[in-house]
Amino acid sequence: GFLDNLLKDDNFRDGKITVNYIQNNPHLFNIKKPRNRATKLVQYLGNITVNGNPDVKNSISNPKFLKPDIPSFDKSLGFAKGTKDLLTELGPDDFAKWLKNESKIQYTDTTLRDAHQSLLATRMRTYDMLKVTEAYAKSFPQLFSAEVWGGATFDVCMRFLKENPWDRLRQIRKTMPNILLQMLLRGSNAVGYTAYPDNLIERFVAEAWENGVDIFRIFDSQNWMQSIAPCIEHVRKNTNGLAEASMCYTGDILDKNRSKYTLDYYLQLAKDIENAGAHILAIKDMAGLLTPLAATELISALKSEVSIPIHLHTHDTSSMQASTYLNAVDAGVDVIDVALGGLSGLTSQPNFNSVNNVLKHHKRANYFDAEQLNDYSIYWEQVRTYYYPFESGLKSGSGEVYKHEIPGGQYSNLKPQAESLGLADRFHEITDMYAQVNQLFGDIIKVTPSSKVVGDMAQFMVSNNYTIADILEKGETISFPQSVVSFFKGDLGQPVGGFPKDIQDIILKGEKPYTDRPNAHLQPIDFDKEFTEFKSEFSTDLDRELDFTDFLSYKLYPKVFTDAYDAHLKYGNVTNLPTKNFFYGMDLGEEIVVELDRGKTLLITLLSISEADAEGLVTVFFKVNGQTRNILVKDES
Ligand code: 3PY
Ligand code: ZN
Repeated sequence: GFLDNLLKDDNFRDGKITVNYIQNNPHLFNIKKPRNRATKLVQYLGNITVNGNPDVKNSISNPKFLKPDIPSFDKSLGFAKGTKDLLTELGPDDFAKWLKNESKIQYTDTTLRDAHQSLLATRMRTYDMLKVTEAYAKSFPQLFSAEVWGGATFDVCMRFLKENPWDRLRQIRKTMPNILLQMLLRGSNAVGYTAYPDNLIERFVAEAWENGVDIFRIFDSQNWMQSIAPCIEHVRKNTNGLAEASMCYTGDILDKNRSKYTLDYYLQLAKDIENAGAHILAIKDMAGLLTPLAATELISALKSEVSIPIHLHTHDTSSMQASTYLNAVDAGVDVIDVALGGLSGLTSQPNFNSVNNVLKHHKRANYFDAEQLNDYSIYWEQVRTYYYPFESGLKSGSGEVYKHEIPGGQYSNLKPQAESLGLADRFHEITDMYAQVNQLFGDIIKVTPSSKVVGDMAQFMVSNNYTIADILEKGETISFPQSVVSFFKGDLGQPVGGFPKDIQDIILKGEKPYTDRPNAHLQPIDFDKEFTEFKSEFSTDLDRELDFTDFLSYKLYPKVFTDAYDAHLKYGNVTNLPTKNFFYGMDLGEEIVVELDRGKTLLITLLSISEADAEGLVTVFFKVNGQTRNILVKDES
């Protein structure tokens, strides 16, 4: 009741209360029904123990988990001044000037976003992140930024991890207050796969800033300025953060036989991005195609043609991309993206620990204590063992990437997808077809969501044994995957040089494509009206009030949000469960500690599991803080 609320109130706990505090804070009187969170949690644990987590396929019987060693640090130590403080002090425009004039190499750590998106299907839980974020921010205040949000994390948080993505952001913000936090924003697709109304994207940007994002890395899957420019505008207008607009890099500027994505093409795009008001220019090399020699050429040219700082992102699929960084650093790139060792390499970013060592004696060195940095690499290496069902199975770098140009994040996903379609042993046929489809579609830029279009088409063709000639000759009689039709209609914007007309006609079968912005076809959202409706529709028994960020989650992913909400009603907040138990349930006799709230913990032991009764119900016996609790679980096996 009231006293509980008061004791949990942050200001009250921090002693920041004034005479009228209670009177002015009616939320203290929001007295809800007893929540019985412990019962819900053991219901979750019982269910996962008996039936398994539906997200975990191919689990093995004796997995080897390594207990994560959390690097020690002095908790009483404050946060030293970092880039976030500098941004607050200077404001975005002067901050960008500072960055441009700073000669030291700057590092962005992608461990908490792209690294696990590209190696572990985005499944990293907030629980494992928060164990180290504060220590990391205290140990390395010279980090330029941490990429922690956006891309696929938003969707996966709710869909598979039953987490609130906004809560992840707020908690990381709180534990890393001195360092810039960065997100990936997919232009007119925000954090989804289709276009959203402009005013929804604008509010999303504003709320992302309010909740902790400082750098918005904006891209469009066709490098289309008409999708990039409005997002730069949203950031400039609604935040004091940094608009970092990207050029997605594809092809090879050194190959004189390829005339589409040339050095001149990128230079012009970079100027357009600068003129649209971006604070920082990103080169987003999502497939890891920027060779070391091309990097020298591209970065040198950009350095003389644009005056905003340059941030380079790549994926190490080929296993050559650390050399690209060395050349880029020599050519004057301002920031490079790296991942902590244990979650680096292959389809992820190059290895932070190694790059740091290799550049130790460079004239632009920005050296991080290698011993300490290594402790974090080890932590992630150990944590990673809990996520083995989500590993892609890739064992070595692939020189084939220069041919198929598949983005890192997609490459590691394509294998399990191929398996689920029964095409596991035809994986290289799929990657080969991917390259052919790309040419058929006019050599497009392949990155979320256009990469999915090419991937869907390639899998569709391989599973139906179609060749390119089949599509051209009898395409009128074939019905194509929805994503392919939608792409040719214009739903993802306009590709460089337009659509090839012949294949567009074959795929659209008379349906009329459009050439303006996809968002222009969408009704703006009436926020007042719809937010009110939302609150009355989702009002039951949650252990907290739904807020505007929940509403945004709902608008971006209605079904995924609704399912996550239902799961929350049934099981409560499962984010504080240890990762082992979240994915695999509990072993008999296992005892775990789960923190419910600040300072409130549950000690849970799994005592025994009965045989299923005639209705298939199993009784699971737990001990929770010394008291026995039995719950019933339907055995689904
Ligand atoms: C995303 O959009 O999630 C990406 O990481 C694209 O590279
Ligand atoms: Zn990436």
